[in-house]
Amino acid sequence: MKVTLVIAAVCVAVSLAEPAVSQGVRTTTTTGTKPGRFLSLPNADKCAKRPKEFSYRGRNMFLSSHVPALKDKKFDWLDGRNLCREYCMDLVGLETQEKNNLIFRVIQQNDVPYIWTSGRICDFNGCENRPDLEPKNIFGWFWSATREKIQATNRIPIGWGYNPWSQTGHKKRPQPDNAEYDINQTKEQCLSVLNNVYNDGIAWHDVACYHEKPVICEDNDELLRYVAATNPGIRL
Ligand SMILES: [Ca+2]
Repeated sequence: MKVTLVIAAVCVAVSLAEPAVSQGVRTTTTTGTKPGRFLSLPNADKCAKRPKEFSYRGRNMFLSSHVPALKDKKFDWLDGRNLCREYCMDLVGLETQEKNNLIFRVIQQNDVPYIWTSGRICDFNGCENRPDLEPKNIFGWFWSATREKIQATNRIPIGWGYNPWSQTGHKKRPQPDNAEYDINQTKEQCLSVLNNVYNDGIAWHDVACYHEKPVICEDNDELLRYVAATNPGIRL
């Protein structure tokens, strides 16, 4: 019974996320268009052998460029999520200042130019008729991995000592600025941490999801519970 419930929960989570997927990837990449992609389910064997480079509050994480097989690879946002999800992980969420500081340190100490996080703007089916998400560029952002809302983008988040969003970018305006839309009508729907790309230190930027970047994966409780429940005796 418990297993059935867990499977149902994962199926619901995947189906909830699908509109985000179809919206987020209807874009052209250097390798062409990639229509109709979906979220990947975890692979039990990969989950058991997932890279555990560092951890925060019991959740393992790794930087993709530190895994030999992934060293020189970059991923668009959805491929990044799916890489992580096969390991029972997802793109990292930066829910607190303490965790954000840890990830900023990893980026700084390893001279990483940029990474994807699980941050995304809620502008797909299921996000309409939600006054609490308006205006979207201020109140419409969330962490896809946990579906937790991101605080208002235009001020220092409650519990933080600084605003992690960059105060500059392509248009020399505070982020998120949806700047690429003015160039080629591609929305900046995904949240990347950029390392001093605009001479602005390490900071959050909204970026079009088709760009390819290394990723930081983080243990995902929901996927780990699902694989544990469906693979008795597995060591995760
Ligand atoms: Ca931007």
